[in-house]
Amino acid sequence: MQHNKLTQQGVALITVLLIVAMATVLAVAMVKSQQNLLRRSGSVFSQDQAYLYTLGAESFAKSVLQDDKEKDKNKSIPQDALNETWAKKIPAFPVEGGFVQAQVEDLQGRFNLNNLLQDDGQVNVAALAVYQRLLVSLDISAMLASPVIDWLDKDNLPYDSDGAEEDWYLRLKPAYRAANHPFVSISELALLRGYTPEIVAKLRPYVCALPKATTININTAPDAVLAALTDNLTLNMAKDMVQNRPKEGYGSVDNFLQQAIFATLSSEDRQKISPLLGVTSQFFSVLAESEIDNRRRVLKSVIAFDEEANAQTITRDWSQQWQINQPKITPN
Ligand SMILES: [Ca+2]
Ligand SMILES: [Ca+2]
Repeated sequence: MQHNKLTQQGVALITVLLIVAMATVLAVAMVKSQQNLLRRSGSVFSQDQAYLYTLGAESFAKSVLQDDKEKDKNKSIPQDALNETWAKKIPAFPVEGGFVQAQVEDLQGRFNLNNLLQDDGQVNVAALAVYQRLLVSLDISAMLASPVIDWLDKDNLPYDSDGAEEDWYLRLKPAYRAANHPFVSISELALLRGYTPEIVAKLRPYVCALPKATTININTAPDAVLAALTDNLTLNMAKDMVQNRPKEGYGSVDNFLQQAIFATLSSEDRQKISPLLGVTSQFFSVLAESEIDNRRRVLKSVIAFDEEANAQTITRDWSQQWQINQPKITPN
């Protein structure tokens, strides 16, 4: 009887222990899921905050550009050059839990792929020569200019034996057609005949896809773009030209072409190249980035100015993985 009672007590104790253990497991699980929930909502909050800061950085950059355009209105010779406020590298701005920063780049310092085809549907031969030289100065075959023309032109006839129209692209897997339309983004280049990822990566810093024909701003163009302007310019000569470029920029295209380096340029070539060049810009890219509690948002926007100097954001790309190569402020 005594033995039986002890057994019963033992069973009861084990049951109690089991219940306690189970309650503990459940409690731990509940706390865990609570914590996860808190962590999740916390990170969503940081993500939202980073998103808003990034948009804020974009509008800050936009206002700096707008300010410059307002000042230009009162100048006899408006120009956009790298000594201006918008072009300055703004250090990361510390905010609670992280930082925010923005960097502006003049897109007209680059070669606009859409310049290859004029509004009348004809190839812009002078622009084509520039693009071919740009390819060569980047160690890329000049033959790769033809697929760009075919991508742009309305017809389905290859520009030459290096070109490619739908016949070419429909044979690929997956098959697709040539756009026969201006480039919306330079990432389209990756679809073109011969444009390997390596070639696209090489070209990326030097080309742009703007919604209308634009001039190349000689005050902001990098060496490879300047080297592409005429036949007799080497990349090294263009590097020197960038080094010695007046801080405030060239006042006019004529001033630029008066340099000794262009002395051998025939008047015919001078006439061909002049209309492709300019000293001001209407299209800028803004790279805005913010990080809050290790949640990072990167935004690449294109800001366009109209003739009245009104700014408009024409594209926003949140897919950028690229990060600004500047020292980061460590979050506190
Ligand atoms: Ca075509
Ligand atoms: Ca064609």
